[in-house]
Amino acid sequence: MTDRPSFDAHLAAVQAPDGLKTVLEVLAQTCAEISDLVAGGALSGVLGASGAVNVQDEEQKKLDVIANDILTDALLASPVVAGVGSEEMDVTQPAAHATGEYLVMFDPLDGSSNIDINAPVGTIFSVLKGFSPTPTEADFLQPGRRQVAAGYALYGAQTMLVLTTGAGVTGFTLAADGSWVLTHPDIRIPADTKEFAINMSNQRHWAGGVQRYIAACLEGADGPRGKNFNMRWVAAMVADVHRILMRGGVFLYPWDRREPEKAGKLRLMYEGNPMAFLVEQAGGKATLDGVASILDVVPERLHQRIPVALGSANEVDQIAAA
Ligand code: AFP
Repeated sequence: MTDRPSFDAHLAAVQAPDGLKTVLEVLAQTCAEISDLVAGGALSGVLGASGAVNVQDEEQKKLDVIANDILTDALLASPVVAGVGSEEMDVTQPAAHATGEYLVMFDPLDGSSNIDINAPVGTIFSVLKGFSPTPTEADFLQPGRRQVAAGYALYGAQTMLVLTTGAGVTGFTLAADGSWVLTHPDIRIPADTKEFAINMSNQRHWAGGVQRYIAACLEGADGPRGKNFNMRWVAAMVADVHRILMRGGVFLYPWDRREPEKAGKLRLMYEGNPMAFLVEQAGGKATLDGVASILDVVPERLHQRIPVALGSANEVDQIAAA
């Protein structure tokens, strides 16, 4: 191994309140525990369905429930956390103590359909400052611009933790001894790309702008874009966004006509906002439609859905122009 800084050494040098650093330590520790369970797979007894559905009417996997419980218990036990909210819980949970300042929202296991096929999954989290040590759901409904930290753990070929506290984006890799090591000190998204990520099976349902944007990409060097594009889709936003942070690209989950009353598939508070904070901090754009920033959305509900178009800045501008 090299003399790369540890997570703790890096955190000690970050300009942030001690309470926020404690929240990040709890999240890092908990994600390392979840990584162990994911890596154990069938041997950890975590594969398969839990037999329940969540508030969004989606079938819960065992690992969704286990990861949710691990995160909830660890965060609510910390004296600096005032409350938590999760994709897997109908309502927010205040801490039993009344000393906490921070609100944490999370998608405990993003990409659940990948669990049983041994494909990448992750944990996404968003941290806000609370208004009260005994918060109600209304305290959580703050625009993403107010996040004080956000990040994700990706349980892939390597387990990585990617974080922002509003001063750039850093990445850590989980070492064999269970510690996080700083491996990606300053992650930047290239402004240009030839790669897009979208679930093409929904093409016939998209609105005109997205149809035109993707059609132009598919025409490649013979079309108006004058270059050939590549497509990737991992079916776990955490892995698709990670690829964009590593080498550029755009990711779209647009509004579509299947359920026109729903703004989109992805959830604002624990998917859109944290990923948007990371993407903007890495120099990319994170929008609803190519133009309006996700971070400026004023939330109305904990499980609110939004359309998403994010990634390499110049390519997001092409989505807006289509
Ligand atoms: P879960 O959070 O329920 O696991 O869903 C994953 C996800 O919201 C997001 O991570 C993926 O990008 C998207 O769903 C995949 O959706 P498709 O089913 O359309 O591929």
